[in-house]
Amino acid sequence: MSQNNIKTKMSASLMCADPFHIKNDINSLEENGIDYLHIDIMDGHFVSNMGLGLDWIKMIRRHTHLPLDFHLMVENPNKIIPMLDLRENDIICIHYESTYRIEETIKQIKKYQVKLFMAVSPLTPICILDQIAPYIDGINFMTINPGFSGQLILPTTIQKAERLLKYLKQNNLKNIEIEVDGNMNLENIKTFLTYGANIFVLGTSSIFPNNKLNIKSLNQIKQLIGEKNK
Ligand code: S6P
Ligand code: MG
Repeated sequence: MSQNNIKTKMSASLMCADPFHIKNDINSLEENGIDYLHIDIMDGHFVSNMGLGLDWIKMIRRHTHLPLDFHLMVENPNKIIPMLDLRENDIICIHYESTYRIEETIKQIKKYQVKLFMAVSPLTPICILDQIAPYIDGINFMTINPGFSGQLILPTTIQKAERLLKYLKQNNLKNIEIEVDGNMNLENIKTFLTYGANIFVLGTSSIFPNNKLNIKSLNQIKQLIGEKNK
């Protein structure tokens, strides 16, 4: 069961899409019921990769009304947040380790009508939630190390997901959403559904094999999670 029967959703990872087909791909994603567009922002410092730039994001905004699901893998996210043109229903996710000013950054995000998620990387301990849980709407539970698409799930994250679900139940945090990011193919989605996850980031492992949008895969996932939403 997802936490507290929260709706189960799909978030398409645009760093995995072919930039030459992005317009058609977003149209097809909309037509086929995608819930979010996942926007990975990387600065080459917090993670070694770089990606999705501000002008490119503006272009995406002009083309769609879908909510954006920002995943900030940057040092000092407070600098970039005002430049994102955040809108109601967007998600913004930061990494606990990315700033010395976590409290200030949380306060800054709270000024917008968005959902605040905290990323939990494979080596981030669950106990960060002891202090952070009251301020967040969700967790981006990473099953790979942040930085690159196309990685395989780290098996230790499966046991960790079980511990996370227990932790959330024990601490009566049933309204916290759990997004899972990294190697979400059909099999891994099934596993994480049993650990209460309700948002799945879909990339090269499912809807963008070789960077080409695969609608059949999207519909298979939609059907699987649709069962959860009944
Ligand atoms: C990785 C990033 C992820 C990837 C996603 C890609 O740093 O946060 O959101 O875009 O994992 O999907 P896949 O199926 O290639 O792992
Ligand atoms: Mg991501």
